[in-house]
Amino acid sequence: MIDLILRRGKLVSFSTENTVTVTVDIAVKDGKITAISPNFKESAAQEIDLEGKLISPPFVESHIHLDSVLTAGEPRWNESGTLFEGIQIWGDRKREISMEDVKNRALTMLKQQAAQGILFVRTHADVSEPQLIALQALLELRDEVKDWMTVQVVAFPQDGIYSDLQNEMLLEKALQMGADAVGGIPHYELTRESGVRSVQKVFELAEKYNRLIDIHCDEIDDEQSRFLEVVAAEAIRTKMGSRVTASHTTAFGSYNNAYAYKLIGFLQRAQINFIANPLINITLQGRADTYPKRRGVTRVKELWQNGLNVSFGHDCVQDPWYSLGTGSMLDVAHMGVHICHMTGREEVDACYQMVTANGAKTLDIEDNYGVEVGKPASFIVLDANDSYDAIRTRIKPRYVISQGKIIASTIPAATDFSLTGVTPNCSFVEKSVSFSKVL
Ligand code: 17E
Ligand code: FE2
Repeated sequence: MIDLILRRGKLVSFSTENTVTVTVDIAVKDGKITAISPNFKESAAQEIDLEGKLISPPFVESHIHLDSVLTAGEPRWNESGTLFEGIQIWGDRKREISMEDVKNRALTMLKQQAAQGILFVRTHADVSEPQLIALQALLELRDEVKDWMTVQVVAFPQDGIYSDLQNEMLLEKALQMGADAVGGIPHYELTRESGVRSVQKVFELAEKYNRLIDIHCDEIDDEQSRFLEVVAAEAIRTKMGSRVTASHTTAFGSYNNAYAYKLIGFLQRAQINFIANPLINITLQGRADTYPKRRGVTRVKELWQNGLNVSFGHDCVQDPWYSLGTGSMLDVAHMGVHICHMTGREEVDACYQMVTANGAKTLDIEDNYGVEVGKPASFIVLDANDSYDAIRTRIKPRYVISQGKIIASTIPAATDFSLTGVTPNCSFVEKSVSFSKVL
């Protein structure tokens, strides 16, 4: 007996040159997709008529700091709005962290993300804290939520690998404890030379422990910040490109065109992945500018046009670096469309790919990702015509199916214009989200 059939869903195939749309039934058994067909004859224990709604692979959050989520204002607000004041505030807040504190906030966030159709999350865990509490908490949570959410943890040395004697040891210990990826922050090391050495150290550790790499790289407006070329050189040397990610790279938006042109060629040789965080970097960067003010984003359009893999991340939700946000990847894509000038028809679709399939490539989880027979039944249903429409409306998924179970459903807001009166006569029905017993 089949467990679940979703009937009359609209499936869009992005994998070919031409976008193809088909109306299909999807059958689910034992957590896997067992059939996708236009008119599936069998019946199931549970059946839902999707009435033509869009079926999409789930959103991938390729870059978030779950250890700091939901701490905005603690112990104080970021008044300068800069990355560096954010690091100081977090430095004070992290003296107070406990396992319970991190796990509670991160779990709240993961549920909020699941409700919004995210089923794969790469989180950074600050490992420049001597007890590695954030790391331990996120590693435990990774295992506890694995039946409905896939979490990857990056060991991220927020304060620099060489800024304090013990930080190098803590980073290696984090890998021994089971972090999935090694991080770095070369632009925040004390000198250019330490920055270069830190990138080399990250590659050395990744090779030693066979881990992925995700480096916070050149997250500054300084056009002299050129660690991306070092990451590219190491990726070319080690042939690790597809397992390497350069996050943020906002300085790339400030490099002169002659240098940027040369660099793009090196990046194509390196074949590394890129993550831009449009919501956060539009606010963190440009703070030292008068006018015109920079956008604080890497060259997303040029990277994409040159065939490099780019995804978008949210980066923060209500923390010292960004006090707003709900975790929605459609908010992220929406901001990306704006600040990267990706408003062309194909470009909007590309931005949807940047919060779905491209993120899956970066996380190296493609074997378990996508709406295909034989793959885990992990996908979402959106009341939207297509991906352009989804970004435009930023609608919450009607259903979120993870590993064969409907884990969240959202009843859309309904506006009532039927009341008569003098002033605007509408009332709003609150959105309601219900979680099944799985969570
Ligand atoms: N830490 C960092 O170095 N950069 C960021 N954007 C955040 C934390 C959120
Ligand atoms: Fe980040």
